[in-house]
Amino acid sequence: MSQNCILVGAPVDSGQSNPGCLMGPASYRVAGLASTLEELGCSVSDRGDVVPRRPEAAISANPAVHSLAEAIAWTQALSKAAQEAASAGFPIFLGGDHSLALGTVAGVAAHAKQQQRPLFVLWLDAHSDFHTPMTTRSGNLHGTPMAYIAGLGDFDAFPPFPDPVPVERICLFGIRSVDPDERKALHAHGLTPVDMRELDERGFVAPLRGFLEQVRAANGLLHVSLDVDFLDPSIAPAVGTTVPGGATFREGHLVMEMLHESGLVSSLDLVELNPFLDERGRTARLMVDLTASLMGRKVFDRANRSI
Ligand code: 5AB
Ligand code: MN
Ligand code: MN
Ligand code: MN
Repeated sequence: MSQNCILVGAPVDSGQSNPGCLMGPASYRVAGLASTLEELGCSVSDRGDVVPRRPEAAISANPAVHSLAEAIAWTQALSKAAQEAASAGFPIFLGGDHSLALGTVAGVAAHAKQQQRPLFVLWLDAHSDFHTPMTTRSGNLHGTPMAYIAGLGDFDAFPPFPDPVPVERICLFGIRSVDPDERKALHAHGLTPVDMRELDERGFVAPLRGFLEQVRAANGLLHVSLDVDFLDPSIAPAVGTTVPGGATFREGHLVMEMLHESGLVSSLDLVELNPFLDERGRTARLMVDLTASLMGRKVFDRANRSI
């Protein structure tokens, strides 16, 4: 894993209806993300917050959808910033709601294509985010990025996704809230999430290890998108879309520690933190600590503990 971390702020708030995610990047900075990474031996450069151009008017064919023009402007700006950052080091995108992944993953996919390496995506989330702008009922575009990345059509005036990620290279992990139209689309595209039921039965290690083995065998790049609501709301309250029954503190860290040991992760989104809903910064601090585990913080170095 590259140790040259590039922080890219993405204060996106338009993909949902609960104002506050735009304070996310500031909250990670206040919680000491950069110094934490430096203590682990990483070099860190903070590129500040991306500023999208002024949105051009765009109206969705689905009247429920709001802020389409803003989402497209963010997608274009973040795609460019992400591609640049990915070619310079290990980008960490500080959200911002999950609609930012429409852009960050587009940029990372363009980078992977340039490198002629297959991109894999690990989606750590309570939700499958597999709506298109045509199927969403809430009209909140943070529920759509996974479908965009997988190359589903019906994306209104969005630029076409540069190099869609085939479903065999996508792992939806920790899922426990899927809308009926998403379930239909997941089924139609042959994408079966690793849902909480499966994790209850099999534990976290075996399913994650299986996916990482595929990434390794293909010499792939791996983008990880960490939605705060992957975690149980009792430990991570600062999110607008809480769903009970999420990953515990140790399960979250275990995933991150395994990802570090794999050496396969090439980029990371931290999304959906809403600092306005936080309790004395605990969710921001937990997200920083999880990132530290991903970048190599561990209690004890032990040989033979490998995935
Ligand atoms: B998140 C819901 N499926 O479409 C919708 O937090 C929730 O990025 C989407 O995972 C949650 O509004 C999007 C009900
Ligand atoms: Mn999400
Ligand atoms: Mn979610
Ligand atoms: Mn959410």
